[in-house]
This record gives sequence, structure tokens and C-alpha cells, in this order.
Amino acid sequence: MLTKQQCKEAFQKRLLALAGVSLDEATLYNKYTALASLVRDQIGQRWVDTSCRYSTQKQKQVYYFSVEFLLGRLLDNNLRNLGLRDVWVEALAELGIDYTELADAEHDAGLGNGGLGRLAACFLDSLASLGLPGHGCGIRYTYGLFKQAIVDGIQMEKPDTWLKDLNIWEYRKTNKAVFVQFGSPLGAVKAVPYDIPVIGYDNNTVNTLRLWSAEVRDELIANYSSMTPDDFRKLLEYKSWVEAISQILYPDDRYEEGRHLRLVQEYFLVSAGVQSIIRHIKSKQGDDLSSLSDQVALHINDTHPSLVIPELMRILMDEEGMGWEQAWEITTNTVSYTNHTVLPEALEKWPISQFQSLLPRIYEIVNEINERFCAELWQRYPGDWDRIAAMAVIADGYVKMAHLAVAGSHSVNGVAQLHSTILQTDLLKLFYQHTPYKFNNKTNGVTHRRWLLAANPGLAGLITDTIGPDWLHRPASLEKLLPYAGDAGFQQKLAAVRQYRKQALAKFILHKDQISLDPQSIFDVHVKRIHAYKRQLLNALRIMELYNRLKDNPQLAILPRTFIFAGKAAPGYFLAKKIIQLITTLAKVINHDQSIQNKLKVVFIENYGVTLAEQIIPATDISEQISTAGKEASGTGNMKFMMNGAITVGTLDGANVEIRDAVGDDNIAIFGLNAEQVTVCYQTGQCNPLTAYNQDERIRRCVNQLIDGSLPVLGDEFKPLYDYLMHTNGAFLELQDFAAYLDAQEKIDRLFRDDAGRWQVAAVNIARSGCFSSDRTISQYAADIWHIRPSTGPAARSKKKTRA
Ligand code: 26V
Repeated sequence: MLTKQQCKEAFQKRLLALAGVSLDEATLYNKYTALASLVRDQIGQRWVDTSCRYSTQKQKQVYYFSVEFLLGRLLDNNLRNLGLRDVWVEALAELGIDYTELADAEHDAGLGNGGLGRLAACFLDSLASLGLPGHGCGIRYTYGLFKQAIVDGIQMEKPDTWLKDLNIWEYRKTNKAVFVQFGSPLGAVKAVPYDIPVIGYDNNTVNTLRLWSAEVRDELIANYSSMTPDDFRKLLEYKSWVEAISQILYPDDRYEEGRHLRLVQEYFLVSAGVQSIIRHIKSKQGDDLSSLSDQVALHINDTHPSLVIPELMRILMDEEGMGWEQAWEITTNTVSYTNHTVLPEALEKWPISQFQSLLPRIYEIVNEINERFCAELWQRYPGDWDRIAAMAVIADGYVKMAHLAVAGSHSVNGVAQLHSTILQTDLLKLFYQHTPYKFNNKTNGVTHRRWLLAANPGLAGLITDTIGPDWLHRPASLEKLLPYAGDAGFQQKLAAVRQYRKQALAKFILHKDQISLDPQSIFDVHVKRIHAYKRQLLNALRIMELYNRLKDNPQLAILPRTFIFAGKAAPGYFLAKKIIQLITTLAKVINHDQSIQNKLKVVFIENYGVTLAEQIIPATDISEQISTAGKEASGTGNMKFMMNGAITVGTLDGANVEIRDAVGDDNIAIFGLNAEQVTVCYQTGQCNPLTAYNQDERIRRCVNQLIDGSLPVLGDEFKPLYDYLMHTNGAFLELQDFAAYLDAQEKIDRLFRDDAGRWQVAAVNIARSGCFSSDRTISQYAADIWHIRPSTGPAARSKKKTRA
């Protein structure tokens, strides 16, 4: 390890070598790159040692296939996990460089839409930190999720050019390229891997995230000098086709449109990934693949990589010469699948003709899978045509990816208890009846190292000072905080940490949006993708109601509140964009109304992502988790807030249920219909919005205000929201849950008047958050599904620890 003095010298040398500038001339980005590349130097040996250890110990390894990895920034995380952060912060300070400013120059790797992609990133962190042999397999998109700008209150999308400068963390591996075969006119496409090291916390483990990039085969370019103009034009056209494959991340996580390029992307990822895994296995363990499922586990993150199943079948049969039965046995024993949504419109299905012309051989295999699967069902349920049609992998002109994933895997899991139950009793009911042993639950988790230690160093320091550092390796130890929950001294420190972060967030917003917030007010936060089912609209309506009450009675005794929103809407999601516009309009009205004496403020912070979340979550008093019960598979933001001591206002949905079980009813504000009641409501038509509208004067007033000219917009801007609430049968039950939501907020208002009570709740939430660490989740996947074990050996523990 370098001394401070060596760090300073190395840093200046590296600036010169990389950017050709002296310290005085260097931009922040130059400085970031210099430090990042010095950190990179520290990774190589550990990386080689880790993979050597896995090979010599013949460890079974898991490959986590995902079309999304929402990594965020890596510098701080890598420095911290390598144990090098402190020395560098000090060395840079002596050079007159503020480490935080430098770290802020890093682009945020936003290769994902939301929960599913961020979960994949937390899982990689936990795999490495637990010393488990597990790697990610994804796509190196040239452009990440679009950047959101709010212009005149409306969302605009701008490209995310995260790769425009050198990406220090990736290693291009030209020698490990493979070819992916499509039907004409694409033919074979070259897939080049870029490896990103995934560094474990304080354990010398370095795993790999392999991201694939599509390129034109060299030989097509080689002979262009002898081409006719027409051939040349075709080549250029072809080139842009190929490059498009890894150019953009689809920004819609809501609606499956059957887009051609999306299917191309999915097969590209799957085929490149499986080929390179098989090649690796054969190089290490010889040509016999009959015990493949003892050597590797292939996990598919939602159905997007389901083609792993027919692709592995193809390789085992066409390239390795196995028969169907053996190949099928190996494939199903190797593959496992996680479902992340019950919304029917998000379930992937591809028109047969499209699938077949793009992937002729893969289609043949899927067809055979379907025929054999239907024959098996026919044996089991003779004559039950309806059941068989409902379960078929190919039916109604489509290939159904969820059915393929269940039929071709040995494990199917949901991401929270309630969600897993809904899969078994509703969405995948027939599959559960057929093969109940495949089904299980793995409640999501998030890495407490990024979301508590790194995002909230003040709180992390307080925790360590109070109970020691054990919680960093064993998050369940956070329970040791419980005895301090009622301790006045501890509470005071907790309050000070929160206040500091609220001030920092207020400063950030003032700087960015020229809106001044009162850090003494309650920060009430709703940040996540904008979706009807997540009900940002319900939150907006309750703000309108509170504002109405305050206007009616300026003396109304309420605690001042700041409502903070952030989140992206899919570019084509009209209603979601209207919801953003409503929130920004409310902000305009409320923030400028002198008559309410600054008791309410509303802000919509643009461009939500991992980096912004790291700023917002530690500054949050109230965490809004208010989806219609039964619709949010798990939620993971809810866990990040809890870990940082925010109190949840939420429905009994997703992991909120388990958060309630962990903290108890007194430490959370649960409201509204539960999942069963929601189902009944829809089934019986009790969810007619007119009932709630007619019964509750407060609802009527707010809903009418959308269209009666109360809001400063031209024309009928919010008529679509009005129509949605009033004429979509039940919509997402915003109106049915409205009154209960107001009551829950009242309860919170009362709680926050009692300082001791309020900080006790915060402390209990932190203390009980250990089971929502992705370390717990990943340990369960490892033991129950993948059957992998932490590797042992000289490098498994850091030197620092073994000496101690
Ligand atoms: C779905 C689709 C479907 C159409 C094509 C493009 C596309 C892209 C992404 C997705 C993913 C939607 C599923 C998803 O993100 N689910 C979320 O997963 C989280 C992690 O398990 C969970 O916490 C959230 O509740 C769940 O909504």
C-alpha cells in the first residue's frame, strides 16, 4: 500500500502521463481520471488471484444475466472496498484537492431503468463482498438511460453520453470476442467483451462484470477497396445496424412493444455470454460438459435473458453433439429465473414470424421445447385443453418468454413474500400447480455499503461509534442499536446527522433550482420511476388537499413540510409525463403563495438516478411507498430509506409488508386496501371512482381543481388526469385509498411533534434494517438456488484482518 507521500507523487506523475498536464492546469475530470487509474493499478493482481483461486478450487460459479446493471459511480466504492480511501483523501487534501469534488466528476453508469437494474448492481457487490464466485453478464450500451431535463415544468429527454470520455473501469478483451449468429440479413455479429472488476469489501475478492459490445466482423471491412458503390452503401447500412445493437438501453420498463431491436439485443447478450462461459469451462475442465450444472449456474434476471435456455440447448446439441434428453436435463438444472413484475403489459412475448426469421435455429428449439412440454401436460391433464393452451410456450401467435423461463429452469422466485405468493396463486398459478417444487421466494435487499456506509458517512460513523464496526460485515448486528433507540444522547446525534444532510440537500436545490427550502421542515420524499401504479398522483392530490385546508384556514396547525419528488417517465408514457407536469405546476403555485407562510414547499428534482438518490435518501424524514397493494413486486428504495432512518408511509405492498413485520406497527405508517381487498375491489366493481368522489367533499374538490381553472395552465392540460381518475374503472384506486392516506399523514404529523418518539422510530428502523441487506438475499440465493460457496484460501481475508 502506498504512503501518503507516495500517493502525492504518483498522482502528479499520472496526471502528466494520462492528460499531459500539471496539477495547476488539470481539470477536475483529469484529476478524477488520474486517481481512478491509480486505483485500477491496485486491482489487477487481486483480480488474477481471485480467478486463479476459483479455478484451482474448482468452484462452482454463478453468472447473473441481466439486460440492465445500474452501477452508478464506482470510484468511491472501489477505494473504500480496497481500504485505500482514507490515505487518498488525505494525500489529495495536501495537494489542495477536495476529494469529494474530484469524485463528483465521474460519470454515473446508468445502464438500467430502475429497480431491476439497481438490484443487479447490489447483487454484484454482495457476491464479491461475501467472497462468492459470481459474475455479471450484460450489454455495454453506448448510451445509458436518457438524462431528464425539466423545461417549463415538462420532461425532456437528452442522451446520456456516459462513454464520451475514457472509461477507466473497463478492460476491452479483444481476444475473447465471440460471434453471434442471426438469420439474414444480419448474419454473424462480433461480440467484444469489456470487463469491469467488481471489488469485494475488505476481502481481496475481485469478480467480473462482463459487458458485451456489438461490432462488425473485420473481414467485411477489409476488402472495401474493391467494392462497388452499391456494395459500399450496403456495408455502411449493415454497419449501422450492427452498431445499433449495443447503442441504446430501452427506456420503457412498463410496456412490452415487441420491438425488433430489443429481441436482437436479448439474443446478442445471451449467445455471447453462454458461448464465452462454455469456452471458459472447456478450457479449464476439459471437453466433457455432462456435469455442467455442477460447475456453473446461469441466473436470468426477469425474462429478458430467457433465451439462455434454447441457446444452451443449441450449443449442447449442435456443437457438443448431445441428444435432446441429456441437453435438457443439463439446461434445466443449470438455469434459474427471477420474476420482477406481475403487471400483464410488461410480460414479454414475441410474434412467431418475427422470432422465427431473426432466430431460425433458436425458434426450432423453442418449438421443440413447446411440443414436449405440451405433451407432458397432456399426460398429466388429459383433455384439459384450456389449461394446456394457457401454459404453452408458443400460443396465440406468440412466443411467451415467462412460460419458457419457467419450463426451462429448476427454480422460479419472486422478490418479496407477497409477490411470491401472488405468482403462485395468480400470475403463474398453473405452473405452480404443475411444478410446485420450483417455486420459492427471495426477498430483495440492497447493499448497506453503498446505501448507508458510503451515502451517509455521518450516520455510519455514529453507528460504528455506538456498536462497533461488526455491522459492516454482518448487517444483522445493526440490532445492537436497539438498546440505544430511546437514549436521549443517541437520538440527539441522530438528529444532528439528519439535519446536516437536510441542509446539504437544501443547498444543492437552492443552487440548482433557486428554490429555498427550510431544513427545519419535514422532508417528505417520493422518488422512483413515475408510474400510474406507484401513485405519485395520489401524493399530488393529498398535497392539493393540504394546501386547500391551509388556504381555508391560514392558522391551521401543521408542521411545515417540504415535498420532494424525483423520477423519470418513459418517453412515450403520456400519463406519467402529465403527472410530472402536475407536480411542477403545484410547485409553482405553492412555492410562490405568500399567504401560507412557507409552511409548504414542493420540488421536483430533475434527472433522478443512483447519484442523486445518494444525496436525497440520507436527507429524508418520510419515505413514500404508496403503490396499489399487489402491484409493486418488492420495491428496494423502501429499504434504502429505512436503513437511513426514514419512516415509511406505505401500503401493504411488496417488501413494505416485511418492513412492517420487522419494525412493528408503531414504527411505520401503513394505510389503505391490502392486496386481497384490491382484488375484490376490482372483481366486484366496488372500485367505481364515482363512489369515493361523491362521498368525500375533499376528493371532489381536488379532482375538480384539475379541470376548473384553479391551476395556472392553459387549456385542458390536466383533463387527461381527471379522465384517468374518473373514467378508468378504478384506475389504481387513488380515490379509494385517499382518505386513509390522509389519516396516515395525520398520524405522522402527530408523531413528529414528539421529538423523543420520532427519533426512536428512526433508530428502530435502522436497527431492524439488517435483513434488507443484499448480503442476506445473496446468501439465500447461493445456498438454496445456485449451490455455490464462498471460496476459501490465503487471499479470502484481507491482510489487515488476518494480522489483527
Ligand atoms: C420491463 C420491461 C418490459 C418491457 C420492455 C422493457 C422493459 C425493461 C425493464 C423491465 C423491468 C420491469 C420490472 C422491474 O423493474 N421490476 C422491479 O424490480 C425490482 C427489483 O426486483 C422491484 O423491487 C420492483 O418492485 C419491480 O417493479
